[in-house]
This record gives sequence, structure tokens and C-alpha cells, in this order.
Amino acid sequence: MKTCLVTGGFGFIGSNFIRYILKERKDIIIINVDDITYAANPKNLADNLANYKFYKVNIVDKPALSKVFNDNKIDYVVNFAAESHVDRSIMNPAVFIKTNVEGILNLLELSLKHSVERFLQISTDEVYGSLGKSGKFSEKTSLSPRSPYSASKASADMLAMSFFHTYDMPVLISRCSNNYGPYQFPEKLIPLVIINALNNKDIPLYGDGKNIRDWIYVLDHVNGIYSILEHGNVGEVYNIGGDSEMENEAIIKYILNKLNKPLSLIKYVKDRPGHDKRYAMDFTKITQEMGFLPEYNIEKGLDLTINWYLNNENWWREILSGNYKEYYKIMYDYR
Ligand code: TDX
Repeated sequence: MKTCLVTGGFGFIGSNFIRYILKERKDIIIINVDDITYAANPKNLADNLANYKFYKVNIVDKPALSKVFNDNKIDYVVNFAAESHVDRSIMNPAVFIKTNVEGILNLLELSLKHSVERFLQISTDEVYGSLGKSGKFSEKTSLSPRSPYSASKASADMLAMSFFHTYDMPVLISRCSNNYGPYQFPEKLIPLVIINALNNKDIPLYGDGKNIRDWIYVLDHVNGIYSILEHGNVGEVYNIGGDSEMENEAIIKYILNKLNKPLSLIKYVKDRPGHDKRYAMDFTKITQEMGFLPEYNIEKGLDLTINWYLNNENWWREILSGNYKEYYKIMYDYR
């Protein structure tokens, strides 16, 4: 048996990853370290999972994290724990530096001390900055983050790589494009649009709505992460992409049409400051080295996602009744 410490395992991508691994591999024990901050939800994972242990610990709390490493022999670390919403980072950058930078430093130091076999940092395409109409980000593109969020993720990547070069630690980094799918917290575009549409509420579209993201269904992402964890070369970065570039406006129209809702729900609002124009991933490297290719095209992925939100109303209604209301007011009322 191998033991894999997953941080942020109650979050959107982390929970999808844990479900995937526990299904694929009966010889891996998962240790989920999560502080259950606002976007995490224990309901993202089933109760009574086999080969699974949970610690309510914030990665910024080094003594508590240290205890997890002392109590368990950890073989792999996969770090999902992060503050991840760009708009929140514009309002309150400090917590992004704490969690995303100080947090990973604690994890790296403890992983080094306890000689973990592989340390995988989950990063993002946003560290590369913003593209014009043409071109794609490759692993060789230099880092040029433009929001406090992406600056914190770029810092984390650089710290992680410094542990590879300085201490010979077996570090790997994956950088992925925009995820969507089941269990995504509704501050992000796609779940926000689905839920607002179901509630016949205005859909806030930033600027002219022509910004482009490359979208990937979360199960394709976790499949890519698993390949990198198993087969990636230490000290290297791997891009993961969905090969599905789309303008925000087009995504919203697609969802509204699927739900039989009027396009008049779309409300063009003030743009996000420093709004990155376009992201696109060149993921030839992971395809050539590991045979990775996304299995879900955007239509298939969106249809599955829309159905999931239709069938899991209790999950999102509970979120809407909590602090989310306050967040939504602050973020959108005067936009
Ligand atoms: O209400 C909205 N209206 C709108 O027009 C929201 C929430 C977003 N948008 C636009 C902004 C972006 O162009 O939609 C696009 C997607 O926005 P987000 O869902 O906030 O994602 P993005 O800013 O692209 O960042 C995401 O991808 C990279 C994730 O949030 C990051 O965590 C990930 O690293």
C-alpha cells in the first residue's frame, strides 16, 4: 500500500481526484487534509470511504500539519489546497499569499523532512498571463501572472521548483486550464450561470463577454493529474488542457438555451480589473509522454454538468443559503 496525502480534498477538483483514485487504485490510502474553508464541502465526498482518512487542518498551521506527517508514513503529496477565485483575490489578496504561498512552504518543508517519493503541485494556466488572438501557453512560456491570485500561484510554483533544484526533492507541477463539472462552488462562471438561470436571476457577464478560456471537464483534469503523478519526470512542468476554447458569452448562451431560459437574463456588467483576455494551452508534452487526451468535448461536458446541477439541487441550495448571499451582494450589487 502507498499513502497519498491530498490537501484540499473537500474542494471541487480535490474531491473529484479522491473519488477517482479510490476507484482506480485499491492499493492507495488517501489522507485528506482540509480546513473546510468557504469553498470546501464535506458533502463533496461520500461518508465511510474505504482507504481514506480525514484531518481538519489548515496547511498554514505547521504544527498541526507536522502531526499529520508524524502520524502517517506519506509516500505522495498532491497539493490542491488553495484560494482560487480571482475576484476574491482582487478584494482581499492577503489570504491568497498565506494559503497559496506560506501553505506550500510548510508542505514542502515537511515533505522534504519525511522524504516523500513524489510531490505534485496543482497549478494553473493563469501563471502564464494573458494571450492575444493567437498562440498558446507551453511549459516553456515564461511566467507573467497578472492578478494577486495568479501571482500567488506562480510564487508557489517557483518555491516548489526551488526545492527540486536546491534539495533534490522529487517535485512535479501540473498546470491546467479552466475546470468545470460536478461539485464546483458557484462563485465560478459555469455553476454561477447554471444556478442563476435556474433561479431566473440576472447573469453578470464581465466587459464585452468576449474573453476566452480553454475549458476542461474536471474528470479529464484528474485523469491528467493521475498520469503525471504516476509517470511524470521529477523537476518538470506538465500542461493539461481541454482543447475547448470558448468566449464567455458563447458559454452562457449555450447554457441558457439548454435550460430553455431567455438570453435577456444576460446582464453586461463592469469588467474585472486586469481581466485576462485569453487562455489557451499547448499540452503536446503530456500527450506525447503519457498519451493524455481530453475525453469530454465542451458540449458533452456542459450537458453532464448542467444535469448534475439539475439533479443535485440540495447541494447548491444549501450553499446559497449560507455566507454566499453576502459574497454575492458585495461582488455584484454595485457592479
Ligand atoms: O460572474 C462572472 N462573470 C464573468 O463574466 C464570473 C464569475 C466570471 N466571468 C468571466 C471572467 C472570466 O473571463 O468568466 C471567465 C471565467 O471566470 P472564473 O470562473 O472566475 O475563472 P477564471 O478567472 O478564468 O479563473 C479560473 O481558471 C483558472 C479559476 O477560477 C482559477 O482558479 C483557475 O486557476
